[in-house]
Formats: sequence, C-alpha cells, structure tokens
Amino acid sequence: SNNGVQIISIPKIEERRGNLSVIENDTVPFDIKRVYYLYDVPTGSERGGHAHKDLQQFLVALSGSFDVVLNDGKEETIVTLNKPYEGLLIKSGIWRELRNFSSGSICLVVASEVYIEEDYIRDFDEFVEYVNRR
Ligand code: T46
Repeated sequence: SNNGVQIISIPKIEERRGNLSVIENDTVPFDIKRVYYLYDVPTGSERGGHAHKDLQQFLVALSGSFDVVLNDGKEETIVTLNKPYEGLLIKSGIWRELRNFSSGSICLVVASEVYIEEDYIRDFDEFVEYVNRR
C-alpha cells in the first residue's frame, strides 16, 4: 500500500516576472527541524538506500528530475519528482532509493528531525523485520 507516502502540492505564486513557491510549517504534517539538499549528483549515481524509524521527510525536485523508489516492506512504488511546486511526503518506516538524477537536478529535503544516525535502518532485511514488528 502507499500508506506513508503522499504527494503534496506547494503553493505557487505565478507572475510575469517568474514564479515563487513557499514551504511553510503547515505545508507538511510535521514541525520543520532541518533542511538539506542534494546537488551536483553525477549521472548514474544513487542516493538513499535506507529507512527511518521516526524521521518524516518532504522531498522536492527544485530543478531537474529524479526517481524515488519506495518500499513499505510489502510493495514497491516509484515516484518521479520533476516539479518545484509539488513534493513527496515520506513518513517513517519507508525504505527509499533515489536514482535517475537528471544533470543539474536539485533535491530539496525538509525534515521533521535533526540528523540522528541511530534513526537509520541501512539493511533491507532488518527493515522488513522492523516494519513487520510495528
Ligand atoms: C534521505 C535521503 C533523501 C549529515 O551530516 N547531516 C545530514 O543532515 C545528512 C542528511 C547527512 N549528513 C552526512 C552523513 C553522511 O556522511 O552526509 C553524508 C551523506 O549522507 P547520506 O549518505 O545519508 O546521504 P543520502 O543522500 O544517501 O541520504 C540522505 C538522507 O540521509 C536520507 O535521510 O532520505 O538523503
């Protein structure tokens, strides 16, 4: 099922002089604690390959495009992000892999928690065990 994964639109202010989109606390269903971004990603490179126990994140392709491969422990879903006015909410307990980055693409990540290494599950079998125990 796609529980735990959702596309959320980001308000867009369109003008002749260009567009502006804004992510505020109420755009996402969590309090924003951290923002980071992936850029200068070489062709063919893959990111992610882990799940989080608590962290929720909101991913936006600010520029270019990339695919997010999602797995809830039962089913795989692939979402292509390529719009700066739409983001992907990934709740906790979802395995994610990012691939097929277009050249010059930028992935903005808005996160519900500060960086905590202990929140990561980096082994897929361990992840499947973890979600089945929840
Ligand atoms: C995710 C995907 C989309 C920090 O020091 N602080 C941070 O906030 C982050 C996110 C990373 N780091 C360090 C840890 C590693 O030494 O930066 C290095 C690269 O991190 P990582 O290998 O986790 O990068 P990705 O792109 O594989 O994964 C990141 C997030 O960690 C992850 O939560 O969902 O982006």
